[in-house]
Amino acid sequence: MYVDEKSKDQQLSRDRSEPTGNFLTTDQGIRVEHTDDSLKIGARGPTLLEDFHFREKITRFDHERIPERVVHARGAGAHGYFQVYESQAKYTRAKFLQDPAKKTPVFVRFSTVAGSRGSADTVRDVRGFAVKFYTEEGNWDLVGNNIPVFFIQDGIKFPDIIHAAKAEPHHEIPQAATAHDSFWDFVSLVPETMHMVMWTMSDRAIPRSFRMMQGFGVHTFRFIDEKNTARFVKFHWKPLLGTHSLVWDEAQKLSGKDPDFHRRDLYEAIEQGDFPEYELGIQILEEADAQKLGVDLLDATKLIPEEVVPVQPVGKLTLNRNPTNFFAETEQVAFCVANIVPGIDFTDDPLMQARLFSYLDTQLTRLGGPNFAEIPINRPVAPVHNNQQDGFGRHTSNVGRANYFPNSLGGGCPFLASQKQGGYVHHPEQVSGQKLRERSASFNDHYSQAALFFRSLSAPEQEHLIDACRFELGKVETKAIQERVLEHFAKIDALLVSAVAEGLGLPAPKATPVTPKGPPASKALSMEAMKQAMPPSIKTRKIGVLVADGVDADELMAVRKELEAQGALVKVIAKRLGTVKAANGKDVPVDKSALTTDSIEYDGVFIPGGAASVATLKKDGKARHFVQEAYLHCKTVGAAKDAEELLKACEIDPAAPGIVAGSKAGAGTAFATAFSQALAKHRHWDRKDNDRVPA
Ligand code: HDD
Repeated sequence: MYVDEKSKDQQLSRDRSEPTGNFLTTDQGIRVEHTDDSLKIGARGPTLLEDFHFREKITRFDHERIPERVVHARGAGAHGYFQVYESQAKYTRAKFLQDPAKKTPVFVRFSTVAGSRGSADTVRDVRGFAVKFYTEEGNWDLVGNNIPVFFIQDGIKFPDIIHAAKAEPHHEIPQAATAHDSFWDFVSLVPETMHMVMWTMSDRAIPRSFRMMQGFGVHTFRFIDEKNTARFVKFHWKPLLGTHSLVWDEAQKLSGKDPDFHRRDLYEAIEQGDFPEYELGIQILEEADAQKLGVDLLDATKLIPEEVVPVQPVGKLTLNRNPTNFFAETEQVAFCVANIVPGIDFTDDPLMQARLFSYLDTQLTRLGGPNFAEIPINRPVAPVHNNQQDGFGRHTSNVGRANYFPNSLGGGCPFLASQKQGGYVHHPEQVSGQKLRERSASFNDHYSQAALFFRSLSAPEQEHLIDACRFELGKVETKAIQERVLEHFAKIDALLVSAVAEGLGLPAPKATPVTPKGPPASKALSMEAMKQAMPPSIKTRKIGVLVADGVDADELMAVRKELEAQGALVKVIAKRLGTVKAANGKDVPVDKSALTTDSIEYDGVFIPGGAASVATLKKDGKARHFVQEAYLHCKTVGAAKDAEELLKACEIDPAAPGIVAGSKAGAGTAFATAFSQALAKHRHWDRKDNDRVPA
């Protein structure tokens, strides 16, 4: 069958209801003449039960809510397509991975894990990265996270880790945070969590944007080629904009000032044509080589360092369309790890095996029964014919009397497909053993890769991780839990344990750090190292420009032009909306009033010259706070020559890293170039004195 980028949208369009140019009707299609008053006996009399419009309207409202996802309740989705760079026939027979001309439609949902549907986007948490590929051979769901490993090794412990991480049951506090006793109690008792704890305490857990985070399939899967040869495969998504994070103070403030920060960022980027792109990469391992790795591929708490097995680029995911309705698409989308297509297969990873059951099961409650695959967003574009039937909310209507297999009354239809005809054939893996509840000894090393991760981070990243542990454990009320966690940290790294212990005011246990077996460090684990390896770019970065009456409009325009030419987004901020009067008498349009925006929403700040404008900003506490906060968060601050006065008022040294001061950088294009180069560094962690600046 023919599938292209538009196939899913065309299918969805059949179910879209377009209000423009249409009458208001009831669910039965009866046109409504009046919807503001219920049907009564006399204008002041009782409402009549007969009022079908009133009853229907209220009933439908009463039943609008469905249960939120038990985990990953908060999320945002987008449509797009996936395209391979070249045929992957050497590894897999999956049809959508064969032809570089083919665009396979996808729906992606990003999410946080612990918080409820209404929680804030920027909390410290793992992010979900779930992709539904609507392939010509059926749906394949790659339900991953932005962290390549998981907390636990066997899915039977999933309810335990999730109960411990979510709000505590007696008072349902705290919301969307692991900074509480029960989470740390659990991890202190389950050392297999340590590797992922390192990741969640790192800057990975506070991404700048869904557009700027990696994704991972986490488990080891199998690719099966045309000759039925199986190879192990791990999936990676790499954002083309690079992997970037917020800082913790910023993330916390955003939770209040703009709880929809990530959702808004994704939506707006797509609306303005800045389509998020991610490269799919694979790590391929021959089955015969798996033993030599030193880690068990079935253990989801371990990764394969890219230095050991390189990531091969395979294709690109582009997100180019927002959902038309959040509930219909983003809320009702049902990802199932068990949705798989020929050419891809599972492994015996006990975490994955549990997931193969859980995802379908959970939809039965969340989406009200077994017919959720017929909800438009979940429907494959591949044809569906089988003898499954009935149940709540059945949409399609099977034709004929033969609803069983085999049959002769229906001419034997629907009939079976051989492997050649695209029938799914499970990989005939050889397995034998005793039936027992046991963990393989090969899963035992819980500290090596935690240490590998910590040691691979740059000094500022390590510092952030330590601060995060101090914050989270500092909120733990039970001293014994803090002490138990420190015992684990002592096995990971000496700096880690001493610095966290110091922050908690506890004696550090003697450090006995493990020696990682593989490479001593892996560049791919550090966001800073990855940043260095990428060409500098300020694409889609947001710059706030502070202005008041008397601003130098020419300078503003020159810098704006240069930044926009490089793909940055520039917003002019003044005390009030409307316009400000520039020094040359022209009106400069204002994009945002200072009342409604803050530095935490921007990646950098620019203060153009103009003596009167700078004098006004200097006196304005909110403007000073804007600059100081950006400085504190290690963002680039550009101050044209006149505007250096404002830096002084903010107690900021114009020679500090990432401060582009006009008297040094020059004016016009020279300034704009210096400013954009500083912006392309994203953060200036080497600001030693930023604690001194108030914000
Ligand atoms: Fe899960 C949702 C990712 C382990 C059970 N999971 C869910 C979502 C993502 C992940 C991204 C949200 C999908 C969406 O946007 O709708 N989960 C993971 C990853 C895991 C993982 C990467 C480890 C490698 N999950 C995991 C285990 C279990 C579950 C071990 C159960 C045994 N996950 C669920 C669930 C959810 C879910 C309860 C809640 C909503 C849903 O499935 O559709 O079934």
